[in-house]
Amino acid sequence: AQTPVKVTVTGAAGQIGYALLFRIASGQLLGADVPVKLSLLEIPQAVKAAEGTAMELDDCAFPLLSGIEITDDPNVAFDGANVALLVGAMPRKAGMERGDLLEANGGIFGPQGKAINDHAADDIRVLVVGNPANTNALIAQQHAPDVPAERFTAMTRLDHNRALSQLAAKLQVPVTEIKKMTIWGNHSATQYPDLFHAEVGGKIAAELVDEAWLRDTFIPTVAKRGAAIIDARGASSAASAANAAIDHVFDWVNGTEWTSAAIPSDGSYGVPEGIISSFPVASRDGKWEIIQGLEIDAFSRERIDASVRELTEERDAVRALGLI
Ligand code: NAX
Repeated sequence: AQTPVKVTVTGAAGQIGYALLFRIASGQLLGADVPVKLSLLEIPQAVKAAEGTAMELDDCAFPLLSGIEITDDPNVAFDGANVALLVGAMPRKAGMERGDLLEANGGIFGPQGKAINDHAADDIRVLVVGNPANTNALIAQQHAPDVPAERFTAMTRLDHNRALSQLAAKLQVPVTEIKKMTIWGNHSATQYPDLFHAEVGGKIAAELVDEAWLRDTFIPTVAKRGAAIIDARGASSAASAANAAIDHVFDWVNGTEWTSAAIPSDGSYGVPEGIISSFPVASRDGKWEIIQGLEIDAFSRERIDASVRELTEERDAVRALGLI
């Protein structure tokens, strides 16, 4: 029998964790023939709640689930891990300054990066979901010098899926008709969902909608969708975020021709090398590759630059705080 893949999930007792763990255990993260072992990392106060979720996982009798471990120690949680989903993070509380938020998350993602460096399996792949996701991924990566930098990624797949769904609704086409969607930049309100390379039935999407809709409705609706969900649901996106995490890792491992992921920049498209920014990517042989050769017009350039500028400011801020 195949050796189970160890998947570590942090913030396992949270609402994304609750939507995510059952899908991993059912085989949707890696494939319907890949056995998995789950490791749940939580803070001490939430270990009991994680144990409750583990009881429910047991009660599903998932054929692919070969074991569950629950701990508050990152060194244990990441020991031998092949996939790490870093979901737990410090949320922004009322009155919290950005520096305080970055510092609190530095205290989480620095030690987790080090634990990954020291204990994870050689093929470790890391997806950061917890916000600010791109910069938390950078912090973790900087504490893991022995792990290839490109194994640290952050999630913009939810933004990507939101963009697909908004465009499909506008054009009244199935989402499967849309190809080459791209989210550029930061997973934040400055992100840039790009319709100038997206194609619908072989035509450029930007040419099928009017510019005012693209600029004043599409871009802000995608970028502010998280806030709209909170407003409607009274809680932030959870099942859709879990779904996007599943999509990201599945495609990373199994391959795709085109999607969006925040990965360390190699300098492509004028994005400073090293920052973890969203790009149009393909996945081949288990590695993300930035899709090259796209022409970027002035409209797109301005928006990509603005989001990338926010990322370099976040990097400079965590550097100034001594977090990287
Ligand atoms: P919850 O507050 O429901 O759960 C977070 C869990 O993380 C809690 O159980 C908490 O005890 C745990 N935790 C905190 N610090 C930890 C640590 N040091 N080690 C292990 N566990 C720790 O939040 P949830 O709704 O699940 O969201 C989790 C994160 O995802 C948030 O940062 C949120 O902002 C972010 N999101 C990111 C998205 C993306 O597209 N990248 C979209 C959805 C979501 O907003």
